[in-house]
Amino acid sequence: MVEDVTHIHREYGDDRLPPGQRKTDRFPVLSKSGTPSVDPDDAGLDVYGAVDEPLDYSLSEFKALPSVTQRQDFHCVTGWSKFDCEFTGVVFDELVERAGVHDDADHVLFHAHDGYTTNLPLSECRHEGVLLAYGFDGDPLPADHGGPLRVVTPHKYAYKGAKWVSGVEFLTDKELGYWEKRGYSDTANPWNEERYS
Ligand SMILES: Nc1nc2c(c(=O)[nH]1)N[C@H]1C(S)=C(S)[C@@H](COP(=O)(O)O)O[C@H]1N2
Ligand SMILES: [Mo]
Repeated sequence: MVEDVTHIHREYGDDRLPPGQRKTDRFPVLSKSGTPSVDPDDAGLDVYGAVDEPLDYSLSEFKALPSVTQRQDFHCVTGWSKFDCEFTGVVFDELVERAGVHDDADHVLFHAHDGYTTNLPLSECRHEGVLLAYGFDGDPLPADHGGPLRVVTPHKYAYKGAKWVSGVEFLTDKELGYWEKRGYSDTANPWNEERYS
């Protein structure tokens, strides 16, 4: 069953297409430094930091967790949006419950195999639509788009979703990620055009 979450824009604005964005039917690839090769033995997910139970999933263990398939939109800060992407994966909250995240952990830093990082408040990670995705349109997620495993954040510009994600770190104090340190907006709300800070 495909869950339609293309309605989430209504929390922020009437228009499904955020201001200043152009709709594309392509799915462009955007990466700071190309597609890293991810060793299959190292392709799982580490969950650590301010948690009771650090988790260390292999990719197959991760794919055995309860999963969802969602239809959602994708907004890149450079100005393109792709509607109706079907991502399959695990909802972020599943990790929060399994890891026993501490009450004072308000921030998350995502780590990726290409050295990329990106940060979000924990509350924004728990928003509807945030997935750790390994499937796209019924197929395994292509490597250029972050396969085997990436994060998607349809209520934020897509730089908040780490491709080739390797770790989810829970933090009591905020740390900025790769683009956030380089002048991209920390809040990244597409309907307010929070592109640069
Ligand atoms: N690990 C990693 N994740 C990343 C990036 C990156 O360079 N490295 N680029 C971000 C940016 S700016 C965007 S727009 C999306 C692009 O995803 P796509 O290539 O699947 O379109 O990935 C985001 N996640
Ligand atoms: Mo982007």
